[in-house]
Amino acid sequence: MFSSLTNKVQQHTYSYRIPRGSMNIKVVIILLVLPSICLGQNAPDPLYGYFAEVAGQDGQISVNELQRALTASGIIGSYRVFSRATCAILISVLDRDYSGKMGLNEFQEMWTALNQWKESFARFDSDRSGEIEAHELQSALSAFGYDLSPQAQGVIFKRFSEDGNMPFDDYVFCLVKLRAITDHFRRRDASQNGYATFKYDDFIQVTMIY
Ligand SMILES: [Ca+2]
Ligand SMILES: [Ca+2]
Repeated sequence: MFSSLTNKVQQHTYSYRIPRGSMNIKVVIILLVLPSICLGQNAPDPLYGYFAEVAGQDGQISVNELQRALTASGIIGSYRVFSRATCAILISVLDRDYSGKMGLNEFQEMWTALNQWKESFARFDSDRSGEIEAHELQSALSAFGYDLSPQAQGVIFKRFSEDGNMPFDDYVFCLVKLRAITDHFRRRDASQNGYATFKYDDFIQVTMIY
């Protein structure tokens, strides 16, 4: 009788399908499944099990933990370490509770966004090279509504690409940073005419945080 109430450990494999056939992220999750008689609730969201495994004892995901998890997920498409700078900016822009780390809700939000970015990455990688080239980035920026000169687009591509190519993690970094800085600008552009006034200190805070 007692043994029937003890925790059972079950191993599950969950597949997260990323559209356009780029890849499946297979995550092997060890879930502690408590008998429903003890918990009085349904089994947890599979993403929770993955989160708990990545986060470890403190229940929060640090930059290093996120980098290890995203590297292991293979989401870049080729074996490469996922960019630490991208992990840092993801934690920074999603850190709603200012903990400096990623909690479960923030992780869920990131997971959804990451899948959307993966979908858009596949859509704009028109030659299916697995990386974004300059003209593909131009299409992406226009599609996302950024009204930028060829010079500004060139600066962005140069900053976030390597040898003329932009892999997935740098694509995410580029779009997240551009979005964040644009949001800061728009909040100060009261008449929405493309001009804003910044105090020097404010400008430094906005641009140096990422
Ligand atoms: Ca947080
Ligand atoms: Ca390409």
